[in-house]
Amino acid sequence: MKTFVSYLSDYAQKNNISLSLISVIETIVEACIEISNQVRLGDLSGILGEAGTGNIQGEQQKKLDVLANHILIEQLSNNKKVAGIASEEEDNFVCLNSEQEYLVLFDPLDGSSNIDVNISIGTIFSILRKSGEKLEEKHFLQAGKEQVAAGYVLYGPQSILVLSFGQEVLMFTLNDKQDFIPNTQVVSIPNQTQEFAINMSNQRYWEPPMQQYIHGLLQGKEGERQKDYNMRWVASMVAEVHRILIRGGIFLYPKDSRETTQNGKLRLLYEANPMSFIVQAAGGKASSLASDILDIKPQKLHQRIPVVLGASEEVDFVEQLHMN
Ligand code: P6P
Repeated sequence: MKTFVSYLSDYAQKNNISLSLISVIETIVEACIEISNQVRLGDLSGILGEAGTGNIQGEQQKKLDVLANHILIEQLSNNKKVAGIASEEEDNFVCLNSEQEYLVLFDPLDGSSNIDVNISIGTIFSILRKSGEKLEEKHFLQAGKEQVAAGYVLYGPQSILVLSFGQEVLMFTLNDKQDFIPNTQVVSIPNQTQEFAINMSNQRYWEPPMQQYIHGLLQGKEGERQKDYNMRWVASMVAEVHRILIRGGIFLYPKDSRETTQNGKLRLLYEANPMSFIVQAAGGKASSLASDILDIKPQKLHQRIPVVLGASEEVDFVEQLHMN
């Protein structure tokens, strides 16, 4: 039996987690191993570049976006526990086994602008439960705190699976036998940080409190924060969140004055919610600056939301600036 499968079944037994949920996670992980293999081949398999199609987000799809989406839907359609899926790359939800218990929501390949330049990308997934009735869109529109599990696979120098059922964060590394091996490190986000992640090129569009916050960081030791900060921006949320899980930090994608990002850029259901679930399980905080992200009742499948997540005291500081 594969190490990952035996580890997860032991974990399920110890933590009273349903074997149906474990089977859904195993299906997602199998799909991500297939995606990892395709990502690693890059130009050798002719899957780089544009697909020549667009998605409901108004974004040009990459060939790998379309392929990753197809792999996940095909694998999940074979799991009889999955009622349906919602994907960044699908206009509407896809019904699979309507009366079944689990819903899987995903961004099949987050950060796909990085694909052709060989920078880390990833698959983000969120799992919800539903009652036995016929599947409708309303079943997907649950607050993030209702998630029964969430995770991502980061396709970087290593392929790393991060998974949480809400209490702690589990981490696994894909070995050369296509098996995810449990990592030994404990995942915990420090309350304070000296590293922030934001796309500075959008600065002129931010609201004044966000301008004030970032200005304070850039002033360093001489400024009100009285310490120097470092900045990172990978333009791949999975990579930014992973860095924060490993060495701390704060990630910000605020709303701004542009029409397309007046509610932020990141999607609530399959980016912000799963990442917030993981960050909070690791002792961090995730806020839309109007509320905890996990408390937000979604109104639409592809709803966008401002995201500020990571070191809890730093997120508190940003929230405070926006309340004054
Ligand atoms: P920008 C990737 O497209 C993504 O959805 C996130 O992974 C990432 O954090 C963000 O958008 C990057 O956005 O505007 O910097 O390209």
